[in-house]
Amino acid sequence: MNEQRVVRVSKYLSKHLRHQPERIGLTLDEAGWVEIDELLDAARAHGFTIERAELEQVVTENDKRRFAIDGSRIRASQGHSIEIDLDLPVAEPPAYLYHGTVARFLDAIRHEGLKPMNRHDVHLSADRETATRVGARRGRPVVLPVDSGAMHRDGHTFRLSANGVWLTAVVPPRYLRFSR
Ligand code: HQG
Repeated sequence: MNEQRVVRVSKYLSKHLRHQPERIGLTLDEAGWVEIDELLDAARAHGFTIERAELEQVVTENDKRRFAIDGSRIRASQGHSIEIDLDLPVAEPPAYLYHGTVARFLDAIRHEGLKPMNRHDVHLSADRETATRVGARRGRPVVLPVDSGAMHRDGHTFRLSANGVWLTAVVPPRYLRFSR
């Protein structure tokens, strides 16, 4: 399976496991899970055939472990726009987490803090390198340190996704460090 195919299958899975399951007639359960057989049948019926071995390869080799398999079921580990409850345990964050963004959003972020935008939660990274990659999807990356220790002390809840992404509802501006 070449890299291009892996990316294509991964994007197809993201689209239907995070955003638009109904597009291929799929219904996810309340925690985002669906039977793998149902997913493969639905994809095939809608003109995108994925072999089971391909699916397994994408799940295990995916650069960000975006998908999780549990027995006969699969789900996206984070990043949903549809209403689901991942049912992740609350976790104590490290003192600092990082958010990667781009300069054109900074004015809004300074005023409003970080908002989940189209997703369920604000996504934060445990290290600067990851946050830099996240920001670089949109242009020259700007990394904002988040005082997650203070947020935690002030009662904000954090959850850690199966693939190491820290999730929280919002980050008010006072917890962000702007270097300029
Ligand atoms: C920005 C990818 C204006 C925020 C990545 C970001 C990550 C604001 C964008 C995961 C704002 C939302 C998530 C405000 C936040 N005003 N802009 N108040 N607050 N923003 O894609 O964090 O490949 O929903 O800075 O690698 O970029 O999908 O979030 O630029 O892990 O697995 O609004 O998605 O993973 O964008 O990325 P996103 P994100 P996957």
